[in-house]
Order: sequence, then structure tokens, then C-alpha cells
Amino acid sequence: MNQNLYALLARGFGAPQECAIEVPAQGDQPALYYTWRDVEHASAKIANLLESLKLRPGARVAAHLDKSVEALLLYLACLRAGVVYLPLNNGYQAAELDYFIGNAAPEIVVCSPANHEWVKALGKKHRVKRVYTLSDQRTGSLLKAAALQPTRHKVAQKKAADLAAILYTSGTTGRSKGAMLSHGNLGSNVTTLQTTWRWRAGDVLLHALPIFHVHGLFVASHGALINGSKMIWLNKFDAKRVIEHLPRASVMMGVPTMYVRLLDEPGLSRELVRRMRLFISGSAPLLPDTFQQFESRTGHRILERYGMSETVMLTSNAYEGHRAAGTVGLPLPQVEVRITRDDGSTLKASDVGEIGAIQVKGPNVFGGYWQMPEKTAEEFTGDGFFKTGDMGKWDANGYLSIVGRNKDLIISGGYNVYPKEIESYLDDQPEVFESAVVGIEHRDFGEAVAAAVVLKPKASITPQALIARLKSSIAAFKVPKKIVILAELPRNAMGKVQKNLLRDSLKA
Ligand code: MLC
Ligand code: AMP
Repeated sequence: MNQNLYALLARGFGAPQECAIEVPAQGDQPALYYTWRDVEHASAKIANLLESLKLRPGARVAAHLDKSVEALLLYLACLRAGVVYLPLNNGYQAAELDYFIGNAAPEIVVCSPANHEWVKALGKKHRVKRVYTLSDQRTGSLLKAAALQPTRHKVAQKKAADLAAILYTSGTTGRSKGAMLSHGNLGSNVTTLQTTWRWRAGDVLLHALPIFHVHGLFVASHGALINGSKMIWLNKFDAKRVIEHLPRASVMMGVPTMYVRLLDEPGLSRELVRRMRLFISGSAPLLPDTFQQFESRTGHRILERYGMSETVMLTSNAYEGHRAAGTVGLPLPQVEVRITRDDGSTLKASDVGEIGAIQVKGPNVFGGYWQMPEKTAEEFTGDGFFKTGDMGKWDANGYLSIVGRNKDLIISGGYNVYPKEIESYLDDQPEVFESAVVGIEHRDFGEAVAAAVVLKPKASITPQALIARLKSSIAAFKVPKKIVILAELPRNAMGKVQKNLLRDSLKA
């Protein structure tokens, strides 16, 4: 049987003339309605275009795009045509894209028209075959070229182990690693979640997440597609617009920052969410306080789950049973989760409360990092478990809590930032002698990036000027929200920077 993920998703599509995706009206823009037939036909046209380009087997198509339904159709087209999809955060700037394009060597890059000049230059540098454009207003060279293609397309034959997508995740060394996800990895997860979260006829998903990450693309979009559920599609999260459309929705997924922002809206009430059956949170820890406030305002206990780019979803709080604040719930069916001690032994269910390293195994777990066999080998145990880098503990009900990370990672509003990468950008500034980057508590983003910087003798620059410089070269979510200039970094007797002390002083 063809294991192509598109074939699996398409089995769930609704009737051809039914609405699959609604983009609500905004300002002077009228509402747009895409039927299931539109989804099939438009993705077929793009798939036919990709096939006409005679790409090599295993070719990658990189997308650096503002969120739009057409960007989702491009993803579906890549699945259909059997080429590997490589989504990139639309906040990335030239230095960041240079690395991804150089590392993944895509044959096709699709970018927004506003970035075409500099992306085209990168394309030339890295010998990309074609650079197409696609805007969030349904314009650009990709759609023009695809318009001439037929609306019928035969879905490419794929095996479960064949690569479907590469998702870059930040790396401890400062260099991102491309997690290779197969049609089988994604397919197993989407069917598991369909039953675990009880997707049903008549569900309407309010989609307000970005679609260049696991959460918005593989969890939210896949869930609605395979269930034939309509999506109300917002190109950007805006708490007021979410409030406006919640009365027509039954499912919403978000990062904790989105729930914090919804709680700031006076309009959030039980009456507003009367049609909702499920709010899901993930990508970052949901504070028990947010969970409780949301329950008292809406009557809904947010279902928190845990996942990663390398593994898609791993655990989930119960749909019908208990949803425990501060936990990420039970391992999903087919997913093995274990917690290990430093000596390598595994915690038993009775070792309640003891903290160790979380390791996972299952059909959802990726095959390895793109062209990094040593790194891949390091991250898997001899018996095939993937080391998540998260620290956790079990409770008496077998629910997992994430209590920290043994990877030096900051999660800000659901986006991952590795301090090492930001330190290297700071250290590249001519005035800077050295720097240290830490995560500090932030009401809106949960954690925020903050930095301490030591200047070279006689050099002078303000924190504001450093922030402005970084903003012009890297994605805004990575730029420290706060920088302090110190005479020296606090170090221990071994010379190691004491990040705990720094965190305390930056918080103050
Ligand atoms: C935006 N900014 C951020 C930020 N998002 N800074 C830090 N952290 C973030 N997450 C910057 C903006 O560029 C802007 O900078 C300033 O902060 C204020 O922006 P804003 O307008 O308030 O932010 P907004 O655009 O509304 O974005 C906030 C957000 C967004 C929460 C909607 O961050 C978001 O969509 N997060 C979801 C990320 C996600 O999908 N993660 C899933 C990863 S998958 P300036 O300089 O312009 O002022 C994964 C696996 C799993 O982790 O388990 O799911
Ligand atoms: P990413 O590399 O972007 O896929 O991020 C994956 C990381 O996000 C995980 O390793 C966790 O550290 C974190 N994460 C995801 N979901 C949760 C959650 N519900 N609670 C706490 N951390 C989470």
C-alpha cells in the first residue's frame, strides 16, 4: 500500500464541495473559502509543477513564507510529489537562511516577494535550481507557474521510511540540526492523535499557529485534514481575532503565550466558548496558574501535551480522564517513554517524584539529523531510545511532568533559542569581548532571552544599540529583550560562567 502521508490525509477529506478552510474577512479583505476540491486541485497543480521540474530523488523544497493557505497547499503538494518539505521560520534573516540553504541544499526555494532579492542571491550562491515567490495575498511566481498545470495528479508512491520533511531545530553548539521525519513518522502520529483527542464529525479547528513548526503544521493542520474538519484560518495570532472566531470553533491549539494573551481579553467567557470541546497547549510549559485561570473563566481544563520536532507528539493529558496542571500526561499509544538515572538505570512506576532524563522510542521518532551521523549516534541509546534532553518525573497516576532540561535551551513563546547561537552573534560585534546568554522569566513569553556583555577595553556601545544591531541580522524572537553591560562575567573556580547568578541579576 502507498504509505505517502498525503494519501492517508486525503482519505479523511470532506465532500468536494464542502468548505475545508475559511479565511475570515479582515479590514477591506473579503473572506475566502476553500472547498475540499480546491485543496485537492490546487495542491495537484503545484505537485504537477514540481514534477515537471525533474528534481532529483530526495530533492528538498525550502519554504520561507508568511503564513497562508497557499503555503499549506505547497506543503501538501510536496507530499504528493514525493519531494522533501523544508519549512523555515519567516522571521529568519539572510545569515540564518544562508546556513539552512547551504546545509540542506534544496533544489527549490519559495520565499515571499518582499525577500526575493536577497533570497535569490542566496539561491545563486548555493546553486538552487529555482527560487519562486508566494505572498500571503495569493500572488507570486509559484502560483503563476502552477496555474497552467492540470488539476489531476497521481500521488507519488512512498514507503513509510521515506523522508517527508526536514525540520531544523536549534543545536547546543549554536548550529541548527535538521530532524529528518518520514511519511511513517508523521502518519503514525496523526492517526494516534485523531483517536486520542476524539476528533469527530463537525469539528471546526481555529488555526492561529505558525505553520513552519511541528505544532501548527503536523499537529493542528494534520488533525483537521485527516478528520475532514473545517479550519478557520488566521494568518497571525491576534487575541482579539481569536475571541471573535471562537464562538464558531470546537478545537484550538496554542502555545502558553496564546492562552496568557486570551486571558487578558475581557471577552473571554464561558458563553464565548460554548461550542468549544477542546483547548490544547504545548511547545512550552503551561503554568498551573494559567491552567487554573483559564478553567475558572471558561470552564475548560486545557489539555497539555508534550512533543518535539524530532518526535512529533509524545504524551498527552487524558481526553476523558484527568487533566493535571503542570503535567504533560501519559505516553501516547505506541510511544515508549522512560526516565533514566545518571547511572543509566530506568525509573520504575513506583519511583514517583524522582527526577531523571526523558528518553523515547516509537514509530513517531525521527530517523536522524540531516548529514550529521555522529550527532545522531550521540542522541540515541544502544537500545534505540532518543535522548530528548528534557528532565522529568512520574506522578502516582503515571503522568509525566517536565521539570527542566539538560540542554542549555531557552523556550520563548514556544520558539527555541540556544544561548550559544546568540552569544556567537554578540561576540561577533567589534565592541564585545565576551557575552553570556540566559533565559529569564517573562510574563508574556514564559521565558525571554537576556544577555550580559563584557566590552573590549576602551570600547563603548549601549545595550539599545546592540539590540538594534542584532535585530537587523537575526530573527526578532532570538534578540535579547534585555542586555546588561558588566565589567566581567561571574565565573566559578573552574572558570565556568555561573549562569544561575547571571539569571538572578538579570531578573533584578
Ligand atoms: C514574537 N516576538 C518574540 C516572540 N514572538 N520574542 C520572543 N519570543 C517569541 N515567541 C517578538 C516580535 O518579533 C516582536 O519583536 C516582539 O517580540 C513582540 O511581538 P508580538 O507582536 O507581541 O508577537 P507576536 O507576533 O504576536 O508573536 C507571539 C506569538 C508567536 C506567541 C504569537 O511567538 C508564536 O506564534 N509562537 C508560537 C511558536 C510555535 O508555533 N512554536 C511551536 C514549535 S513546535 P519586535 O522587535 O518587532 O518588537 C514545538 C514542538 C511542540 O515546540 O511540542 O509543539
Ligand atoms: P522543538 O525543538 O521546537 O521541537 O521543541 C521541543 C521542546 O519543547 C521539548 O524538548 C521540550 O523541552 C519543549 N516542550 C514541548 N512541549 C512542552 C510542554 N508541554 N511542556 C514543557 N516543555 C515542552
